[in-house]
Amino acid sequence: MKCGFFAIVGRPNVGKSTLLNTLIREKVSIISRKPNTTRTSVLGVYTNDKHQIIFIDTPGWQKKPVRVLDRYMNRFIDWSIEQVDCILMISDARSWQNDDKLLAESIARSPKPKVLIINKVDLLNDKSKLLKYVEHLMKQGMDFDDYIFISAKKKQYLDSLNDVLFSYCPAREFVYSETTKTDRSENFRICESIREKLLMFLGDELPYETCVVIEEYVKSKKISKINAVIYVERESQRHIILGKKGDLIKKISTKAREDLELLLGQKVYIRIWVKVSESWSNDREKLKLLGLKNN
Ligand SMILES: Nc1nc2c(ncn2[C@@H]2O[C@H](COP(=O)(O)OP(=O)(O)OP(=O)(O)O)[C@@H](O)[C@H]2O)c(=O)[nH]1
Ligand SMILES: [Mg+2]
Repeated sequence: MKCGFFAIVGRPNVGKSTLLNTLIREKVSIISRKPNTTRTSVLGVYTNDKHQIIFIDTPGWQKKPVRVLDRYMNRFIDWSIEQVDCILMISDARSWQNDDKLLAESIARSPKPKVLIINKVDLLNDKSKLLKYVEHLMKQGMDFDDYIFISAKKKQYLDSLNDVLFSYCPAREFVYSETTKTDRSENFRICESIREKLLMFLGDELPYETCVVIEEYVKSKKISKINAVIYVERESQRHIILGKKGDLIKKISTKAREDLELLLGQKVYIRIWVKVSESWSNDREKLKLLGLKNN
């Protein structure tokens, strides 16, 4: 039996969480078009008859983290790299940026094997550019053990990726049961699903100043009742999220309810309040309570 731990790292928005969900065939990590969607490490497990692959999805690497929350997000990356057998760095096939180079140089200090997964190849019309991409990296002195091109969203070229992943799995007993997909609690997944709707419906800046907490979650045979709170940093933000006559929060609640019914497999009754908690993203104690601090 083979079982390996893999960290998924990369700059924001390159498709790390999409890849995790695709590989384990379940949505355990939220996705959005906006950068810095993932805020903490999220574990996902793939198991077949011979292999168990345990992935740790991480927040997008930030060169200059400003808030305490951003610094903690970068720390989840360092922590994840320490836990694993192999590091998977994800980049975007359309461009190799300076931040990719800086992150690659930073992980090069780890003695663990490193694979570069070049994602979003479906967006590239001229595939001959891929060879040039790797040549460019080599000229920059980048040193990966393997290079793989994929499309996580379109599920393309995943067989060669799986072969590489299996080859880096050490002989080890399975760590999780064969049915386990994640170690994250239902509460965490509910909060994340609601946060995903904030990223979906709000403008560019506001989602970064929000967080979601479940105040009450009662599950009976037929229905799950959820009371959730969205915290914002200022009163003016509360009004934006509520929308005119409460129409925006209604939209957010409806979409959240639909997705949560799929996740929980039963009817969901959800009420979402919006409250102000000043500077939560710079408050170490609040971040600890929210589970966004890694000790
Ligand atoms: N066309 C295309 N889009 C992709 C692919 N993979 C991911 N995306 C899109 O890229 C955007 C970002 O995807 P995420 O999976 O949230 O990216 P991430 O790296 O986890 O982002 P952070 O958590 O913010 O660091 C989403 O709109 C995805 O649908 C791909 O292979 N092809
Ligand atoms: Mg992500």
